[in-house]
Amino acid sequence: MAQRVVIDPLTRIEGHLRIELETGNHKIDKAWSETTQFRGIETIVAGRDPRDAWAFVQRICGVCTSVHAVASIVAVENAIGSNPPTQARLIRDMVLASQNIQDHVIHFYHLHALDWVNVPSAATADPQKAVDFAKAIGSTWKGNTVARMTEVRDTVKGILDSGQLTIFTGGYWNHPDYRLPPEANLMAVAHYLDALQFQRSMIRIGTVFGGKNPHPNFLVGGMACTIDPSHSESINQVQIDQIRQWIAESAEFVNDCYLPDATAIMGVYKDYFDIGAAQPNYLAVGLAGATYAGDPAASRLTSAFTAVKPGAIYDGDLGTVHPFDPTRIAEWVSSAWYTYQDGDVGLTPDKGETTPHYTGPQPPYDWVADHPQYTWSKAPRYDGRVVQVGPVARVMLAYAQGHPATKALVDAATKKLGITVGQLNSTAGRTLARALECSVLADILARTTFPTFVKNLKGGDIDVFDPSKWEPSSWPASSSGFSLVEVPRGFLSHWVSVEKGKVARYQAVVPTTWLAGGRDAQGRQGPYEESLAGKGQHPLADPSQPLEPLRTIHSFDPCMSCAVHVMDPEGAELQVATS
Ligand code: NFE
Ligand code: MG
Repeated sequence: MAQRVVIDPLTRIEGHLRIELETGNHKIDKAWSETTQFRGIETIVAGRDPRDAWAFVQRICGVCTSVHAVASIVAVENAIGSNPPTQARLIRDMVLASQNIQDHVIHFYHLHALDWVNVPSAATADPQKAVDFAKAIGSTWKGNTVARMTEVRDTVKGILDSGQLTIFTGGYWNHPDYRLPPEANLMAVAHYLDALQFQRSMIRIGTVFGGKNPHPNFLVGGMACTIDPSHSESINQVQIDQIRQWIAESAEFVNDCYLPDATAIMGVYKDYFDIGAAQPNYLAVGLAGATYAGDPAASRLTSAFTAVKPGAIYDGDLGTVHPFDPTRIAEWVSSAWYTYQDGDVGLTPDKGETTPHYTGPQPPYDWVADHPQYTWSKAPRYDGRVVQVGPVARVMLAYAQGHPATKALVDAATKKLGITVGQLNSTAGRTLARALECSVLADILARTTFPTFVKNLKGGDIDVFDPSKWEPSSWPASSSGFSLVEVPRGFLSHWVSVEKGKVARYQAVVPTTWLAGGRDAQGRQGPYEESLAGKGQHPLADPSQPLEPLRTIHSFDPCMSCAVHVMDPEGAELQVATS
């Protein structure tokens, strides 16, 4: 007998997501991914100075802060022909890489780990055994001491005894599918707390170069900071030394703590490498942090994150990488509360429209998915296909191209776990892929990007701004441009048209939109939906405690505020669709 299950709101994500499921025999038969909050920015930048757009669109999201600002300035530079100097590009690379690493660490420990780690169980653990467990999984993290584990165990005990679980409230702690022994749970809770400290210091890199965080300052044509030592406000040696330290600490945390934890914990839940697969089509433009102004084929960029070429993989065939073609991106609104002038045709982002058309249901309702339109997310497609973006897509593309560091890490992890590379397309695989790419990223940051920046600085290269295209009088009367950026949740692109010095059209096609979007005109499910209902084998033991689908959806690291970014021209709220 089919049963309907609603998870609303799905928490430990950014924004509001509702998942509806039809289940029977403890398996998921059907799934709908519904973005229930209407907000956003695309249309409010129309008519504004394109040099200001970044400051508005950066506010799309406070989690992946910086990424929309960088995507915006690069799209505008592409449109007006601005050419930021090398040092400015390296600073952006450092900001993006540190943001990617920080975001992944937050995802694993603070947003996702509690789907696998039973916090109350940590109160019963033997601290010495927790240290032994850490050692056994190859964690060399400096926080693995008996004193620290004892302290954390006592903290957890104190929280439990108080009867108020605070940040751990609401977990399905009695669910029988929590499988870690108490000592592993204690180790993981200790690392959860350590990761809170880590992410705070890691993101300071953006603060040094951008003045503050979240939402550091950026600049069309370069960066808004100065590295000219003759200037009293210049970034100085003390700050450079701090950044070197934070980068070293990030490699330490990722390699000593995060990667061993992710590998070991996913190893305990190994069946999740066979659960949660989405469509085996992958799209990426490089390693995390890769940035292009306009068509990659015409780009002169030399960022270390572009070592992997943009491309797509279809049907899991890693033997063939299809060259990336930006004209193959289109967004559909079949299941979304928008209309297009010419009906439900897929629109390329340079012609994209954002016209909301809410057709209900009106609250109170209990089953949104009975309506053809059920979400505020558009449904992007590439080359007519449903594709996955994100860490797994990036890792697959890097692996297919033989990127040495990625290949070494993937081969080691898959061998250790006894899985195939193809099995990374799974709930556990998405979680592992984040840790793998973080290790690659931390290494590039420490060995290539930062040292190159410092070497250039020592050589007297203090130029961070291209003034030649600052004045609107230097721009063409009419132009358009776009940016392609690899951000934590996947491939992000911004598209801008500039007419007579003002923004005429602005579109953002965002990772979470690629992944969380609903059905298209052909009725094909989006990746979230496919991951839950595609094979008809996704477990759901107890509909009153839907832990298993939470694991799968959290493995994508949803960000609904990125996915839906629409608002009327006055900035007023048009509809409220929260339940
Ligand atoms: Ni709001 Fe974002 C990232 C962007 S969303 S978190 O990463 O762009 O998918
Ligand atoms: Mg958009």
